[in-house]
Amino acid sequence: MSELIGSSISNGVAQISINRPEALNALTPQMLAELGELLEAHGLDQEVRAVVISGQPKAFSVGADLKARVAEYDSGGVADPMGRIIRDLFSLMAKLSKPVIAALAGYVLGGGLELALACDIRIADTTARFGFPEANVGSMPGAGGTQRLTRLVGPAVAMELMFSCDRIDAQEAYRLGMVQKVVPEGAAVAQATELAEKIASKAPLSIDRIKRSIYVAMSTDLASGLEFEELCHAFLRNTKDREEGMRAFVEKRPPKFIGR
Ligand code: CO8
Repeated sequence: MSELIGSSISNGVAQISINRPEALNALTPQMLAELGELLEAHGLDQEVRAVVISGQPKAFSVGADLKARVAEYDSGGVADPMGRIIRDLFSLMAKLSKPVIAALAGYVLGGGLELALACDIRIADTTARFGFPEANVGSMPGAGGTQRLTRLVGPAVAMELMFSCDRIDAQEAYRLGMVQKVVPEGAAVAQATELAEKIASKAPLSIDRIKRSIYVAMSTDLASGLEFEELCHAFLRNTKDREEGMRAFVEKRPPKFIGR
């Protein structure tokens, strides 16, 4: 693992940080691959119940490393080496049985915004600035941005942002529903961690089945979604944690969840 992606675990929460401030956290294929490896490991780690991804005070991330991409063209490359890595990473995030929370500050642009949109929940501080500048450089949001932003804010707002390449501030992103919460400057990681720790205290299989059901809700009709929800609920009824949760309630004590 390089120094560009940091990681630590505490109180059931894995912290992943993007550490490339000199390039405003521009992302290389190597960094994205490392993010994927870490998430994969956190997915398997019973100790980890939620993940927080953060950047630097000046930038969560400005997206793809444009300088490295110029070099790709210079070397005759046309296929996008980031494409598969990003698709794999973002579908891993959606399938991860644990919530992934983005703690956002500074620039959240292009692929950096697409990374934030691939997280389950977004918390921004007042310095966060959001935008899709891809059309400035002859590109387009190609890492799920057109699909995920449209689902969050609707087609007209998504088109206006992507056509104009304008940047919006955290309050506007909140008003549009792109972030759940705006917190004072420098407080995004603490707030995201507080929420992650709260989630970490809940029954892990409940969190997993809720996350799965909500992702299904975004991609299917109501009847199929309700059927999926019913199956998830039936599954939970047979878990040790549900029995423990009910008993703890009756015995007026905090539950001890084991994820089974
Ligand atoms: N890539 C590489 N380096 C960058 C990038 C970038 N995207 N953005 C900034 N930097 C570097 C600058 O070159 C500069 O380095 P240096 O000091 O060595 O010249 C350093 O970061 C600081 O940047 P600035 O001096 O420009 O700082 P400012 O505060 O003046 O401006 C901006 C900050 C507004 C963020 C400006 O740098 C900018 O416009 N950057 C480009 C942002 C951008 O266009 N991002 C979108 C990239 S495309 C993308 O993300 C699509 C990914 C999808 C992949 C799809 C696969 C399928």
